[in-house]
Amino acid sequence: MLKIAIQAKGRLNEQSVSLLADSGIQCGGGSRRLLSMATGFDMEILYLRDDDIPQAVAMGVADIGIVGLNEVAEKGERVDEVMALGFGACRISVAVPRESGYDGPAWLNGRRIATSYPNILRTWLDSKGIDAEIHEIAGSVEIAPAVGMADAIFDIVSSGGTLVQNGLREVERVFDSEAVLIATPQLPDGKREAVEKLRFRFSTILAGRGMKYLLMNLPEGSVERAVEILPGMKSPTVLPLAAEGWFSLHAVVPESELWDKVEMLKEIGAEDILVLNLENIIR
Ligand code: PRT
Ligand code: ZN
Repeated sequence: MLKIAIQAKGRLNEQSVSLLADSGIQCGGGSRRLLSMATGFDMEILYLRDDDIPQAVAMGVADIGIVGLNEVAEKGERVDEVMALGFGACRISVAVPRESGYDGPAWLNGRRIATSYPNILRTWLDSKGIDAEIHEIAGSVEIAPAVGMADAIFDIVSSGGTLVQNGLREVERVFDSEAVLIATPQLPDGKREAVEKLRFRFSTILAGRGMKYLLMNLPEGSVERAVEILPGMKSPTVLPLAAEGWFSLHAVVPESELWDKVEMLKEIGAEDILVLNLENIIR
């Protein structure tokens, strides 16, 4: 039976559980247990700290796992990256005290950098030919400069709020990350099929996320212009209405473009515009 490792608690737990749920897979037991049986898919769920997921997957303790790409890169374990999952986006950046005279990577020569990602940092420093001292610390990296432990930090940034609160500024964006599905490289054939099924379900869910389904009525003279506004997946569906000279137009649009498109469509005479949530796009 397929075994998936997900984060037991933390930033990726909830979205991992909900991606599985949207794919028709309930996690059952909950994160207080180490292991639970899924329903809706023949699979066991292993709840781990995110730091342990790459190794668990590399060793085959779990066949697959959901974890940040940052952890995969840091741990350097041999795993296959199956797909990016579109959540948990962040970056690992170098940040320095706001008033420091940072003027480029060479400024870091001979300085102390605090981080929980020594391997990614070492690779980057080497690529720039910089000789800095790496101080590995497990948490609260952002306070290291203020307490005199470091001259700079190398840490995860998402909104940037934590840096601002601690008087730091981001100066080098080194590594972009998001949650990924990883798999053990020596998956047996039977399990490969199950992983493929799961990958298909996940990509279907991800394709539908952030998309809306639009329906509207349009006078005949506006159809051509509406098709330009709404390219759709191939092109929008245009159907004649029973009322002479009117058409119904259906299209899928990214949520981020929804209101701009709706305003343009209203301007060209669209009426009765319906905006529907889209569950899945199966290609
Ligand atoms: O207990 P366990 O070891 O499993 O969890 P953890 O505490 O090590 O990790 P957790 O739950 O904090 O993060 C899990 C994963 O979420 C990370 O490995 C990243 O892949 C991803 N992720 C996405 C983030 C963030 N965004 C994030 N903002 N991980 C951490 N942060 C922290 C960051 O360390 C910093 O302290 O949030 C702060 C910065 O956030 P902003 O928004 O102020 O910039
Ligand atoms: Zn962790």
